[in-house]
Amino acid sequence: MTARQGTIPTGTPSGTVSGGNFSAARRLLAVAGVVLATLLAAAGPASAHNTLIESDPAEGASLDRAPDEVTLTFDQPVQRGAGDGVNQIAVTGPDGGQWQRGQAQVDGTSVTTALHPLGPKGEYVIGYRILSADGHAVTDEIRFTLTQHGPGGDEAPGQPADAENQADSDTDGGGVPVWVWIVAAVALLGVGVTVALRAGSGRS
Ligand SMILES: [Cu+2]
Repeated sequence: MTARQGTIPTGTPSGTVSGGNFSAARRLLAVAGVVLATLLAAAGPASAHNTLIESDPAEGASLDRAPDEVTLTFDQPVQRGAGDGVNQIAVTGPDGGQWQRGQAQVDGTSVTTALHPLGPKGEYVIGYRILSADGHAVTDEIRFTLTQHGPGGDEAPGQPADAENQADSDTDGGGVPVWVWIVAAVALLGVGVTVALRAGSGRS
């Protein structure tokens, strides 16, 4: 202590302490910046919605034999969510009726639904709503055409009313979005830096 004061004639002890704490706060800020950058880099890929990369039947396919199920494959895992109906696939026929059978099943990046034996030829719309890896719901549709009458009857086993009932029971599923964690981390770091700066100014 005394030796140090001797080497810096114009400096005061309090000035030295204050300077030390200031650089400590700057170091903390730098660390906070690195942590933030790392968090954002890690969150980047996960914060994008799931994208449909493959389907069976394929988008725009013309089929002379009726498929007995529909499988949609995404670029990221589909969340199962809580309870039935979180992930839905509805297959609407040319008559407007519903041809899907039972609940859609999630298997990793794929969602599958069984079909009643399709009947009328014409365009079928596969509407889907799935829970993305990032916690958001993704909704879209693809189409295929049945060029020959299928083994089923002309009338869809499920009527359009079923689809409306399903839509009413919409839930957003569980899962905390990644951005919530980022905001929480930034808030915590902000508190830490503020406390460090106050501690520094309080001692000078
Ligand atoms: Cu999203």
